[in-house]
Amino acid sequence: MSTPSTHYRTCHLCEAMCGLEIQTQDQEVVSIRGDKKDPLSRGHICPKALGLKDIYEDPDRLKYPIKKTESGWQQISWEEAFDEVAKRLQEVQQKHGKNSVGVYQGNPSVHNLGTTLFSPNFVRALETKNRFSATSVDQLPHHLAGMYQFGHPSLLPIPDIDRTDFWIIMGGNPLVSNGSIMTAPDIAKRIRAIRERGGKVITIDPRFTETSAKVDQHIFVKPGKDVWLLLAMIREVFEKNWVQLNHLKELVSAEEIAQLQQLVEPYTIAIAAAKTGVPADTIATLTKEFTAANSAIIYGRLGVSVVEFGGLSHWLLNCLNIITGNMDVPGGMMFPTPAFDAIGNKPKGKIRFNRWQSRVRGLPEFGGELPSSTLAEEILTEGEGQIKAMVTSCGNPVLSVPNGLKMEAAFEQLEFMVSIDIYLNETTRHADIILPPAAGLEVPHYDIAFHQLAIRDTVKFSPPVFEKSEGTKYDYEIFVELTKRLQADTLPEDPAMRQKIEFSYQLTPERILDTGLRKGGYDLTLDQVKAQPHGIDLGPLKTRFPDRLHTLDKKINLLPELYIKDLQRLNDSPDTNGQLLLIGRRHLRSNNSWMHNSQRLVKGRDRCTLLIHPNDAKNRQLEKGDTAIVQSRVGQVEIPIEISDEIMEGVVSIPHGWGHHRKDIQLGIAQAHAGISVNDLTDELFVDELCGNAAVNGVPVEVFVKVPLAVSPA
Ligand SMILES: Nc1nc2c(c(=O)[nH]1)N[C@H]1C(S)=C(S)[C@@H](COP(=O)(O)OP(=O)(O)OC[C@H]3O[C@@H](n4cnc5c(=O)[nH]c(N)nc54)[C@H](O)[C@@H]3O)O[C@H]1N2
Ligand SMILES: Nc1nc2c(c(=O)[nH]1)N[C@H]1C(S)=C(S)[C@@H](COP(=O)(O)OP(=O)(O)OC[C@H]3O[C@@H](n4cnc5c(=O)[nH]c(N)nc54)[C@H](O)[C@@H]3O)O[C@H]1N2
Ligand code: SF4
Ligand SMILES: [Mo]
Repeated sequence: MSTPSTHYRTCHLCEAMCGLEIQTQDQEVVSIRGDKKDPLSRGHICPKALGLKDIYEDPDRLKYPIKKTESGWQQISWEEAFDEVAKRLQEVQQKHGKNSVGVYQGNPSVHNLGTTLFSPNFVRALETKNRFSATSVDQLPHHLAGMYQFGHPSLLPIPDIDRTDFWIIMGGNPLVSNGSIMTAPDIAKRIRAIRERGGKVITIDPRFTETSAKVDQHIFVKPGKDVWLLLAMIREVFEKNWVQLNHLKELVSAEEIAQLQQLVEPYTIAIAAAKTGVPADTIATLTKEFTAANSAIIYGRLGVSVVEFGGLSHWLLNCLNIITGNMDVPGGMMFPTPAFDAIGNKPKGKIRFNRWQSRVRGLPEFGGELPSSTLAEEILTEGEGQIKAMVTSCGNPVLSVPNGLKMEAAFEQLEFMVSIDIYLNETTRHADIILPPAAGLEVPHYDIAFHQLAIRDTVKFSPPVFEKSEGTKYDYEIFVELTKRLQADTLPEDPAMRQKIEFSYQLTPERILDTGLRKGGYDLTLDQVKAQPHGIDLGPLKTRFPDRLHTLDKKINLLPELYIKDLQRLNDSPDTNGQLLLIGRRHLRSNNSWMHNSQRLVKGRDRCTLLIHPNDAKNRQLEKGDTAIVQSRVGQVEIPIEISDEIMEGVVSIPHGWGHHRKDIQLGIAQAHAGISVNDLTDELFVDELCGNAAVNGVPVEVFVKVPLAVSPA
């Protein structure tokens, strides 16, 4: 007779790091609840947490390596798989050069301890400049501003929402996303708390979102135009003499402040009102209230990242918080002190940007990676340096990168492709070999990335709930085995160096964690952390400047040259008035492209719909229940419509991550709820030219009514 047992664990699905209490019996998950004793999430969970049970039990999940053959997919042994993958990658590189192997790493990489710690060595061993990731379809502008202004790409300001009096949310929908670049579980309660203590919360968004419904005020803004609003707000702060540096006085030079004032001089509220559709008096009042509050935050997320001027916007967001004295103070934007500190205290002042450019379109490198919007053409365009083989890990670029159809055509041309992934899906179906790691409840978990982005310092280790199934491998084992094989012929002669490399093959995630925790600021060991299964509270965020700054002069760089130059591009940009602009949308029971194989998460009404304003629908003879044809430069889709005035006139919205109609995938439930992929409409040529980040919001489209085929009389 087996006994039930209780496990405590952090959910790894999104950035919120909710504590879970999981009851199991034998190899079964009996229940998943919020862990009330978790110091960060305090019992909160969302419906996706139960999806962990579904992933664990999913019969479609791959459990052993498979290889594509003439007669379909066949199971092969891990040894055979590792040998063949290494051999094929090396053959391609011998024939076409190191850069002929491309790598794409997707979003779950940062939610996955083994991949976070062990994929970098593998990628380094490939010695390719053709590295891509979900970063350039997401938060790249945040990193760029962090690197240029604070000296490190991971020094991202985090809103101290538990102590703020005033919070502007620009292009984020944390009620649904559960927060991003802001680990903040139970956001609804936290927003309520701000309002209950007399504070104010405002959303700025082309859609009246689930978050908008819970705050004091919502302001509609035209997609891609927030940058004008930010410039005008900064101008207004100067105009009204509201600059207030407080403790940042020593860190920002007076000349830079004066220069910023000059730079923003042309960007009046009247211009901003015309560009953004936000009334002039609303902009004036917003700026006044923001500046007058005891503490305030202006926070921007995906809606101001994956847009044409995302780079400029994130620089200006930082500037606005800085000149109003809201950077690095309680209630403003702050910098966490994680127990495992991947940033460290040794400033290197390194700028890792634009050191090289992509071959075909000349887009800038960032942090050793090229923009994913250029991946397909790097495969399809012949010539020296063309990508001939791909490695994908934790990623589904066919559904998540602009112009998915082109991505598929590109993958079909490759000489070899390997995917490290738990599913046979829209991307991995193009691979020759798929290597599936043990995942989810079967692996130990620790959030290296998200403690760095959390609104409160805490620490927690999650032991696996179940042993990995017999025959499966941990992701870190996969990376070590591949790295070993790639390096086998090139190990250095020098015994000491050789030993160092061979030692790295013996490491485990837990050993690295333990070393990191001991080095961190709290003097902890992994055993001490493990002894507290609900996690340890390390307190509210602390003021960290100038210590935490990684600039060599320990000052904030208010005005990096690249942004000043980019203002010219903004000035020259044409107006988009009269065009219908496409934006995205997320849903609580969905997680990018890969959780639609859970029945409990996809059930209910169709969520892959086109949201359209009543006037725009009327102008196109679209009525409730109709299917629309949506067209962009790159493609066309058919999609059911939802008419609603929650979306601004002139804007339409389609969620991403759907499009599971593609053939030969193994995702039974997702296939039955296929939807269409919005990235068959988004344009790989539409990027933020400053940094190459994809612009998936603000894409010009045309919408028509689909005329039903006339039924011919019998
Ligand atoms: N139009 C539009 N496009 C977007 C966005 C948008 O808002 N609109 N959002 C963008 C954003 S923010 C992001 S982050 C990207 C995401 O883009 P991607 O990261 O490319 O896509 P995901 O859907 O997260 O795919 C995750 C993949 O990892 C696999 N996986 C899950 N768990 C594991 C694991 O433990 N190990 C391994 N090896 N694999 C695993 C899944 O099966 C899936 O194949 O999409 C971007 N694309
Ligand atoms: N349930 C769920 N949670 C998730 C995910 C998921 O897929 N599902 N994905 C996770 C990932 S990878 C990420 S990166 C985060 C994203 O986290 P968020 O950024 O909070 O999530 P989004 O829903 O993409 O919010 C973007 C908002 O920007 C708005 N917007 C679009 N264009 C513009 C614009 O031009 N200006 C302004 N001001 N607003 C605009 C959209 O209407 C939307 O409300 O969510 C994470 N959490
Ligand atoms: S909010 Fe995110 S971390 Fe929390 S339970 Fe839901 S998916 Fe998991
Ligand atoms: Mo993301």
